[in-house]
Amino acid sequence: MSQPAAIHLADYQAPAWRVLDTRLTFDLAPSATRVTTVLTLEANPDAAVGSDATPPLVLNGEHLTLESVRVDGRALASDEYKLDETHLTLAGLPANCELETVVVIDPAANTALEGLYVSSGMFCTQCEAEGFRRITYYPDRPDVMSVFTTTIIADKDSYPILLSNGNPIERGEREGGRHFVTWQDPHPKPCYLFALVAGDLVKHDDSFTTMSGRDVALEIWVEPENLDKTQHAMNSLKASMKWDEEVYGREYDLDIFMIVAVNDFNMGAMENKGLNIFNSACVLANPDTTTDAAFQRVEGVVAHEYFHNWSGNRVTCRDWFQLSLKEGFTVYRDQTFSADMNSAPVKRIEDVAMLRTAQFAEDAGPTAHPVRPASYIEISNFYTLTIYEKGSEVVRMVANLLGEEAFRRGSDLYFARNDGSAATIEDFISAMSEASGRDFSQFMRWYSQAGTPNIAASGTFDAQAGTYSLTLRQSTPPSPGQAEKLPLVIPVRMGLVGADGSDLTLTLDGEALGTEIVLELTEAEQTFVFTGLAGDAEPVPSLLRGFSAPVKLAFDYSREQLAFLMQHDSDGFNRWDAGQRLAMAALEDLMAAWQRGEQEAQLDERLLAAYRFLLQSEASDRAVLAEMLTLPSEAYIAEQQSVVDVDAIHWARKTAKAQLASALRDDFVALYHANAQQGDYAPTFEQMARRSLKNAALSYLMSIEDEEGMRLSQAQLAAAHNMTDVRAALTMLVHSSRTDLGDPALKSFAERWSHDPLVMDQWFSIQVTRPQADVLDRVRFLMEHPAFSLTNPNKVRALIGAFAGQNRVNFHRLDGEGYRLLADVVIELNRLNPEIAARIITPLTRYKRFDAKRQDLMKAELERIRGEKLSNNLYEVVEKALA
Ligand code: 0A1
Ligand code: ZN
Repeated sequence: MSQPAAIHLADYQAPAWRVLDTRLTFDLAPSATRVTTVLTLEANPDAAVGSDATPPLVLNGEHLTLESVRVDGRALASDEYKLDETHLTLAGLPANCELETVVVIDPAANTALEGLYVSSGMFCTQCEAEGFRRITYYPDRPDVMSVFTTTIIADKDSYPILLSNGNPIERGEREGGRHFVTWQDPHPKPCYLFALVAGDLVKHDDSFTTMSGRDVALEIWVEPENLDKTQHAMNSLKASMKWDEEVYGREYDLDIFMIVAVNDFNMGAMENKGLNIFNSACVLANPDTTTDAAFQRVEGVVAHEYFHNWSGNRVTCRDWFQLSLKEGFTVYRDQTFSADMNSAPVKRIEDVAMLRTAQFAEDAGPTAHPVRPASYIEISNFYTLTIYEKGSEVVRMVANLLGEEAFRRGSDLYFARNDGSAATIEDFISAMSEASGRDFSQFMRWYSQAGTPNIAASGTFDAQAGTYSLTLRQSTPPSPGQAEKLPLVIPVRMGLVGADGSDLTLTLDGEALGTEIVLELTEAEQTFVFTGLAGDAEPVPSLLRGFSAPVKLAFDYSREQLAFLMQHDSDGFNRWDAGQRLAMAALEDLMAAWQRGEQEAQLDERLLAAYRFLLQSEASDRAVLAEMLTLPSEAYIAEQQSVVDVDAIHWARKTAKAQLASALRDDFVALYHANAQQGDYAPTFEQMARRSLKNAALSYLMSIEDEEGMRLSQAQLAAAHNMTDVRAALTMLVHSSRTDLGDPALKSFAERWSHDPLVMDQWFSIQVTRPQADVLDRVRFLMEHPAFSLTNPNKVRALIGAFAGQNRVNFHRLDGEGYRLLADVVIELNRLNPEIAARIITPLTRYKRFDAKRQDLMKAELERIRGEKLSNNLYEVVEKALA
């Protein structure tokens, strides 16, 4: 077996040929679709060539059956071109010519969901990153940009709706009950932004008037039964269009903007020009079927894809190494949008919690890579938390270093200068640099160094001299292929909190700078001496406010100091973070006790006191309070350990929660009632905050199976007011020891919702995250359920992903059965959908974090997988994991 080769950023070369025009004709049939492609080609004068002859034209193409090739109208014999599994190569072409190819493809057999495939009876496409090569022979790389004209021919009864990018320019009838529509997209684009949809769909219509007064038709296309689930996405779309005009000055540029919901989709959604295609889970929402969290996800994903119209489509990426140029920037844009639409502090807390658990884990694992990787085997393995979320943090640092105005000038310059072209991360940073006069050379290391930097901070207070010296030391651990790391530019936003809880004036080098500043750490170690501090009491440093850099910061706080910051820090994010640090300290006590075999350990009184304070203080921001009442997740606790002790973590968290619940029972009951509003559901953040607070209170009560809590859960489930409350109550009952209550509730839920795949996904997840030991049998049983399917990525995530990722005690069972189950699924998916296989395997690849026994079991499963004939996707991940 030949091993797949790695592709290197350093080898980039400009394309040898340009495509001036692309004309596609699709004659659609599920098992045999004929694609006729006419390309107007020009040898690229900018590309390096050694002689006068034109360079060979090398087109990508996979899983295609070639029927014919013509150059300038002349049919070529099969010895006039070279054809193999992945390429069609033509030599000796005139520098300007027209190439026609005809291929046949089989969309119905396409379970990889890349290229053209069939989902619930409709045709749809996914071309990023390299799916277009499964549609036709083409230079499938983002720096080849062309205008596209697309004609779709299909049976009129089965596929009344035919969509592609741009504007419809012609439609008509064909014989045999077929019809056609021709679409033209005037904006040159790379082929990864191509899209086609054909199906029996209905639309939700609306319109938007842009800032220059143009009317844009907005259409959300869904299967008929989902038409009552499109309003939220439509509202989110209009809000995004407005926000991008106001905040970035970006206006939409076509007469029509379409979204289509599909049930089978590998990712969240795709920003195809003028025709976004969405995983139905990221666009459909209604109160009966959708939780608050999912409503917010819809808002965020709709915004993300819409924002790509500028950051991604108008300005695209030169090559896939630059992926974070569009993704990091666009995530930063959607995060700030969501912060503006909802509670900004809660949005920041959620984003950081995710980064610190999942992205930090990736950055410390075998597939760690820089925000701009230097090489890859399979690009679809690089749609990662590092590219997206860390990439966004890097853009956020740029924005914060520059300030709002200069950042906007930089962004305007970037868009103006690179509009209509394929850019690099240097193009982005140089625009920011020119707009601000700031030098970013050292900052660029954020793009090339993998791993999460550590900052060790320490402080000394000299009451007599009135000084506080803060020393910051940075280091970044080695990562695969990168042993040595250089110091980064790390912005540390901070304040010093005085004994009365207020921020002190910060004076550095004789200059009074206000009460909050950003220290720029650029060397391995730096000391900052704050002077002019009055009084005897040592101030408490509040560091990395708002999480000003994606780093791990250690400071030897006493628990009293943490409790103090939790109450007084003027930065909301750091108040939450101080609470998390205090909870971590208390959890560590419990874990140590458990490891010593002491199961009677008591929770640190100081955490209890902090919770009492939270519950009794007037809640100004309910949404933040709900976050503050949430203990660090098991995944986050695991990230803090050198060797992960799954059972100790589970026991400690459960014990801490139960002790808090017992001690503060009446407060939790009161909190529940104070937030149990009635009235119509609305996905507003005020209402969401009340629901999350109410359900947090309920989950404490249910952790001790309190009678009142049981009663409230059952009543909440029966009231069925909205899915947020239903799901919370059902989860708590199913996760309790009362199977006599949980099982019938699950049964009637399934009876009510068996027709709705997105609700059934939730039904799967609730059951497989049950902490009880018999859950593994349940997982195997549910894999046979008629609503489950291995070819639907949402089902795989809801059942297998939720089990392996969220049910840590049971996935890591010491008999290895959890690992075996995941490996079995990975082996099947390797055949059906390699992209999903390479994602779902992630928990197994992190074996080095666990004890020797578990390591051996996990490694054995990885070896078993390695014994299969692997897709490139899985090959890359498994080889890196076992290296
Ligand atoms: N650009 C899309 C993400 C995406 C990437 C790959 C896909 O299929 C392999 C699908 C979507 C986004 O950032 O939303
Ligand atoms: Zn994106």
